[in-house]
Parts: sequence; structure tokens; C-alpha cells
Amino acid sequence: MSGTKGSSDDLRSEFDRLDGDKDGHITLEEFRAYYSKANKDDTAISKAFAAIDSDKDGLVTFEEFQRAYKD
Ligand SMILES: [Ca+2]
Ligand SMILES: [Ca+2]
Repeated sequence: MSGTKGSSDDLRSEFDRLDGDKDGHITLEEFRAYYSKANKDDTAISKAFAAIDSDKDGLVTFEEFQRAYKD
């Protein structure tokens, strides 16, 4: 069914999982809710979020998310 070449599709589904209310961007709250299930500590989560949120507006768009994974 889905091939291995669709890496942006994988990112898209990862993004959708993080975007709990499906409004098209990830807030720190959503990010935290997702990663706290994975037993990550809060400081690490906040740092990771800040690193992805390149324009520091407190929201991670799919574009920013994509950029973060390409680097
Ligand atoms: Ca959201
Ligand atoms: Ca942003």
C-alpha cells in the first residue's frame, strides 16, 4: 500500500498525531501532552519545542515541523 518513499506523508501523520485538536498547528501543550506519555521530562520537551518553533510564536506549523526534521 504505502511505499517507503513517502517520507513527507510519515511526517504528516506524525504531525497530525501531535496536533491533538487538528487546527493545523502544534502548541506546547499539545506537544507536551504527546511526549509526556513517552516519559520525556518537561524541560527536554520544552527545549525540543523551542528548537522546532523557529519563529518563536509558540506554535509549530507543519512547515516548521518539516524543517526541523530535515536538518
Ligand atoms: Ca493544535
Ligand atoms: Ca512557529
